[in-house]
Amino acid sequence: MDWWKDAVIYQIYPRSFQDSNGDGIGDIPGIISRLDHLQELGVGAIWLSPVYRSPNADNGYDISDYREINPEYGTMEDMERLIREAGDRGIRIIMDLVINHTSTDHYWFRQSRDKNSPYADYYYWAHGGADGSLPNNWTGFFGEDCWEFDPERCEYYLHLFAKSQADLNYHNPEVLEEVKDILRFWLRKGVAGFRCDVINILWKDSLASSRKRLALTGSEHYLSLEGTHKILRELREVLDEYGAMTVGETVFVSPQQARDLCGPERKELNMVFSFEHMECDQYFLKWFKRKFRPRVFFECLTRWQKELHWNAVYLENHDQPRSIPRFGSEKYWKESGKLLATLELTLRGTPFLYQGQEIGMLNFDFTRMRQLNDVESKNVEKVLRRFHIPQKLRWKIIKRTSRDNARTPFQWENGPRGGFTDGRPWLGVNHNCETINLAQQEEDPDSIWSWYKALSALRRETGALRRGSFEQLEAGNQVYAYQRTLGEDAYTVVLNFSNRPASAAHRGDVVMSNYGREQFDGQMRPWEAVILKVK
Ligand code: ISL
Ligand code: CA
Repeated sequence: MDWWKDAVIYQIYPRSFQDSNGDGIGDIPGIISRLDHLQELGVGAIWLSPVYRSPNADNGYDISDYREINPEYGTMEDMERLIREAGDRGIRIIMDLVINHTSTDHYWFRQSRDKNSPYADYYYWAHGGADGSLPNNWTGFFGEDCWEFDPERCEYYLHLFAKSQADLNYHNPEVLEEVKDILRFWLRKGVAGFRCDVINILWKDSLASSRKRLALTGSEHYLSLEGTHKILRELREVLDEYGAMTVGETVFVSPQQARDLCGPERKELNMVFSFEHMECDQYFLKWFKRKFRPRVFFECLTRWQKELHWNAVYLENHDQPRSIPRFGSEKYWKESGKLLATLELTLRGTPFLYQGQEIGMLNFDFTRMRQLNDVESKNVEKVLRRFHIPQKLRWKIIKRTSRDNARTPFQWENGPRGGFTDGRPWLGVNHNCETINLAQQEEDPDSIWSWYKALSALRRETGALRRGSFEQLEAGNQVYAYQRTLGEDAYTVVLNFSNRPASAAHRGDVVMSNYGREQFDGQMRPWEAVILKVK
């Protein structure tokens, strides 16, 4: 039951994982060739970022055919082989379900341009004002207007993300039927579930203008509305026929809203990716960074641990900069990398690791705008220009927050192409590949990779670390400590989030220590992490 509560799930960003044919683009045969790596890590499922046919305006999050594989990534046969070969290793496949929008290249959208077509109402179409104004004053997620004029239909269509990602209209019941068919198509192929992209914004209750806000004006018309809950319950019926799991990416949700989306009695989603802990180091929007204060982070983690019966736990994904420079310390790269691993794998919930996290990959060392690929970074650069933000500041903002920080190719081995490709990689390989790569860490029992493997094994063997309760013991300016308990079995985790030493009052037998300690007297070195067995 609930296999996903015992599993570690691993996210693959297919474009950057492993290229198999030298075109510089990661692909499905490449993933298959690396399944042993994931098995060694003790991964129970892979969440595959989109591999469907797509013109790649947003690297696959703009789908033009839900039933075809993007030829850059391989064929449907390759995909079926991946499901089979992963299955042989006890690894399930979770697909990325992007159903808030499709690419404007999708057949539905192309047909929708004709008002007399059966697809006419698949999207949100609206007239602008007589004065040439847009249909409403909403603003989109990528910092631009969210209406685009289509000369063929002579109307605007809504796009909350990039211009070529048109929002689907769920007021038309046929759209939901289409989605159910897509689910069945993949479930019949043997996928175990879906990660559901921006799933709490599906339902727009009206297209009325609203009070102007610093960002996302109009969002009260679509964030976590009852219409979305209703859609999710309908989808759940299809999913239940196959015993499938879902994890929803849910933007701007409180713990209460998250519970309403994934509480077991709700029959909607199984878990959500919430963002609050990712927002601890920013003011309102990610472009405005503030100093990371561990205490705020701990309090946030504890709140979510307490308020949800179960949830997804993550520190990285393809939209976020890497976690070590953000929540840890590059100076204490190895220590803080292991500490963050300990945190993620001992909190209550299903851990989602992102490719490269297991070897402590860092942010992209790019130096020029043209080294970037991400549509969001490019749009935001334009917006900042429009607001006359000086070049230096623009660069600082983009550099720190660009999603490409997490999208550089996986560093398998030393070398200019990192073992990722024999050709020219679609996005630069980080120059630190010489010192941060899997081959080297495999040789080293003290590496971040070895630590992840050991932690994952410990979690697998230890019921208390998987299903046990969570109790916070301490959340100070630098030390976070908590206990996980199942029956008689209890473990204390103590983490020092600082370049400075600390002392802690917790005691027990050392199970794991990132300083190789055998005994723990409460004196903690920088970025020290210990797991203690409570006597
Ligand atoms: O990345 C973000 C901020 O930088 C988020 O606002 C992000 O756009 C939001 O979490 C939605 O993300 C998902 O949908 C997007 C896609 O670009 C992201 O990669 C995906 O994870 C549109 O499909
Ligand atoms: Ca390739």
